[in-house]
Formats: sequence, structure tokens, C-alpha cells
Amino acid sequence: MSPSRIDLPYTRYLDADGQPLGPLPDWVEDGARVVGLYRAMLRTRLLDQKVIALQRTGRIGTYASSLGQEAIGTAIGSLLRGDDVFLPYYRDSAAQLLRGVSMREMLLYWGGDERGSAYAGAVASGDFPLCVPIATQALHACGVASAFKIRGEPRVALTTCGDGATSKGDFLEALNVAGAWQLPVVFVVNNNQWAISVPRRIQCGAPTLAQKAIGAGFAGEQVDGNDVIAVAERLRQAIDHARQGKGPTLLECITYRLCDHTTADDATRYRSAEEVNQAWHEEPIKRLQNFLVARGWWDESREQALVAETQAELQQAIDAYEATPPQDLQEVFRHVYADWPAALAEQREQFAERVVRRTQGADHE
Ligand SMILES: Cc1ncc(C[n+]2csc(CCOP(=O)(O)OP(=O)(O)O)c2C)c(N)n1
Ligand SMILES: [Mg+2]
Repeated sequence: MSPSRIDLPYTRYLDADGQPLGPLPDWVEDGARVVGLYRAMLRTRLLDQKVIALQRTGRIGTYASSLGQEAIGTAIGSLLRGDDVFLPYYRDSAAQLLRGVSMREMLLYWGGDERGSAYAGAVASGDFPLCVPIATQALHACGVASAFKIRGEPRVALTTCGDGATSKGDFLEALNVAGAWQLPVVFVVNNNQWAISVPRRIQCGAPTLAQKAIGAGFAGEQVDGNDVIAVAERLRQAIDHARQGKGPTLLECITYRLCDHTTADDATRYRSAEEVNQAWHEEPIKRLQNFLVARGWWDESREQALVAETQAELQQAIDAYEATPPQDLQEVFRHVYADWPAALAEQREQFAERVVRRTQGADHE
């Protein structure tokens, strides 16, 4: 069989305008549940807009937006159980909000404060902090899933990454061990078509990223990552499968990064406005809004109420973030090593001395 001919499932329930393409999963009849998904996506987008504004006005550090990818994280956050473990990457605000990471914690994190990763919420505190080193979390997830398997616990580890991350050794090694040991882990790939300035088509020769799972001995499939119903339905099955001891799944969610890579990037330098404009027609929030309005489950007044309520919540989180006294600079080293390698320990001591001199105003370098 030619690799390009591996025939993998692709699931989509709503078209770009929110029209059902055929029968929908039964759970979609529960209007409150679907409205809950919509609310979570819109809250994420409002948070996102606010954090970018904070960055542009110098009140927060570099930020990775999830604009256009809200459906994926929302589906994840709505389906994982409290005792499952989520191992996120850096575009997972939607899932993290639903796991109970507070907006203030997120702001602290992007403001460069370690305490933003010390989640206070009962569920979130069992999750991992988000990973910026690409694909490393895929191996961590296999470690967590191994523990569940060894202890015989019906718990699932779910990890996310981007399309570019699937080219990394860490990712491929994680798939291998997940398949070899039949671990209760789900890999969710946010294929947003770009790895910073590198387009999907030159990242990897395989026609789909999902088929990487086939080489590791388990199922991979594609879904429309901008159709929250499709992501939730396929993810529900993947999570159940893992929980029942039937092994891992790779879900490739096809989406588009509507934003710059981060606030430190300018995507107009490497992709066309035409491509981005086209992608806006497929974005997840408007699509679900159209569906909900057609069903009579949503309207303009509910939309306005949700926006007002979220803006107030955001303002409170910003006030709390800005009122938080800065951390001691040496905190940056605190959770790095239990036993420090000698060369790094020396650097840490030098840094500590400089901090003390600087505080005393004696450092004029
Ligand atoms: C190990 C490692 N190498 C390189 C980087 C720099 N880097 C940050 S994001 C990124 C691209 C990731 O692209 P993708 O996996 O598609 O995720 P996306 O940002 O598009 O969601 C790179 C190379 C890094 N963070 N970690
Ligand atoms: Mg990408």
C-alpha cells in the first residue's frame, strides 16, 4: 500500500455556516450542553483578546494566542474527568479554563511569574503546567499513562501539541511507547497549518499527521478541528477507548492559526492575507453560533450578557494579577533541579549575588 493511500476517517458534522451535514450525535439534542461549549469558546476568545491588549500595552509578556483553535481545547476540557491528567501545550487556554485554571493564574504565567503554573483549583492542580519546549509533553503523558496502567486505575492522560511538533523525535518516541505498551493516552494534534513560518506541506512528507499512529500500532484519525461537535464526538470515543484499557488514539484536528504565532511574531511576512481571510470563513465560534441560533438556543441578548459577564470577570482577574507583588527573582531557579549540576549551581550563585547587589543599588554594570 502506498503511504499516501492509507485511508483514515475524517469527521465533520457542521459545515462552515453551521448547517448540519447529516445526522448529529445524540448528545447534541441536549441544548444546554452545546450552549456550554459555545460559552466556553467565546470566553476563551475574549480572554485571548484581552491578553493581547495587555501585551501590546506592556503589561504582560509574550503570549501565544489560540484564536481559531478554541473548539479543540473546549472539547478536551468538557470531556476529561476530574481525575484524568491533562498535559497541555501553549495554546490551550480553552481547555485550561474548563479544567479550572483561573484567569489570574494564566495572566501570571504569561507575565513571567512561576506562580501562574501552581494551579489552586482541585482539578487543575492534578494537571501539568503548559509546555513550551516542543513535543516534550507527549513523553510526559506516556509516563503519566504508564503509572495509571501499572496501578490499574481507569484514568486517562491527554496531551496536545501542534502540527510542527509531530516532526519531533519526542513525539514519535511517545507514539512508539504508547503503542508498544498500549497506554491509556490520547494525543490531540492541533494542525493549524503552520509551525511559526513553516507551512504544513513542507514539515513532513506524510499526507496526514494522523497516520503517524498507524506506524506505532494504534488508530489515528482526522476531524474538522473547527467543528466542536466533531472534535467532542471523536474525542469522547478516544477517551472511552483509553479508559477501557484498549490503548491510545491520535486525533488530528484540522484547524487554522488565525493569529500571529505569538505576540513576538508578524505573520504577514510569510503568509498571504487571502489565505487568512479564507480561513476566517471556517472559524469555530461563528459556525456554532449559527447552529445554536437556528435551533433557537441562542440569541443576541444572551450573547451580550455573556460578553458583559466575561469582561467583568476578566477585569477582576487583571486587577488581581496587577496587584500581585513581583516574585523574588531567584524563584526562577526553584523548581528546576532537585540536585543541581555543579556548573549550573555556580551560575545560580552568581545570579543570586547579582540580585543582592542590584537590590542594594551597587550594581552599575
Ligand atoms: C524544542 C523546541 N524547539 C524549538 C522551539 C521554538 N518553537 C516554538 S513554537 C515552534 C513551532 C511549533 O509549531 P507547531 O507544533 O505547529 O505548534 P503551533 O505553534 O503552530 O501551535 C517552535 C519551533 C521550542 N519552543 N522548543
Ligand atoms: Mg502549527
